[in-house]
Amino acid sequence: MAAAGAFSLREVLDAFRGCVTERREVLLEPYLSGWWGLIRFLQSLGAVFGFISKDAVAKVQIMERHRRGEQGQHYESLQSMVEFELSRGPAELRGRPDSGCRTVLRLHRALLWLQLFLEGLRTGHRDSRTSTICTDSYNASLAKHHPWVVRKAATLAFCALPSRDAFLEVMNVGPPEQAVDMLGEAIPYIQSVYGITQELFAQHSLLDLP
Ligand code: 1PZ
Repeated sequence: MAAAGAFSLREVLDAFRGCVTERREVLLEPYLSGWWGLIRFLQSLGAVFGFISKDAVAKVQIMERHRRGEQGQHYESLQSMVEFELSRGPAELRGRPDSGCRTVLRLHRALLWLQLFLEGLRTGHRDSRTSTICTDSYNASLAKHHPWVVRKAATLAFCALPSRDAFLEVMNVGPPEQAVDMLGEAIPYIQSVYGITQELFAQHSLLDLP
């Protein structure tokens, strides 16, 4: 049983629902708040995932610094961010290790992993191994952007994941069947954020920012 007020993955995934406006803009505030929730959830899974959450925290913090900075008004949505950062010239953008675009690109790629992983959990069998679902999703998405050592460390950490039913349980949305329903509702919102971002970045040739 979940303790009252306990952290539930539903709220996190709900944040992604609030990201997309009627004009199909992706708002950064709910985007980053969704990320904070994912990070908290990851941290609750144990210290083995510390190196992963650390990197995610660093990236979300870079984005919050942009939002609080002098040019903060340009960091309202992904669309306004791209327009602003490109206006300073593509060369300038490519040379900045802390640009909003290259930072969001990393989070964006991880969102594809999340989408595949949650879909794998949702459609998996009771006795499916979470670590296998996780590894398959990772290999189909993020792995190709990571050097060998990161792939190795990530794949090792995945072995620490609990069984599928136990994992659905720690999501704290009720019994496994209810968690599966919630995933069915939430995944399309993540897909939509992912799809819009992918299109935006492709349009401006930003999908390979170093
Ligand atoms: C439920 C189990 C959680 C598995 C998480 C799966 C993702 C594995 C990612 C491994 C990342 C390892 C640490 C650092 C990697 C960085 O090198 C890269 C590239 O950034 P750069 O070096 O270019 O600045 N960082 C990333 O790819 C971002 C990774 C974010 C991972 C977020 C995980 C979200 C977890 C949600 C849990 C439901």
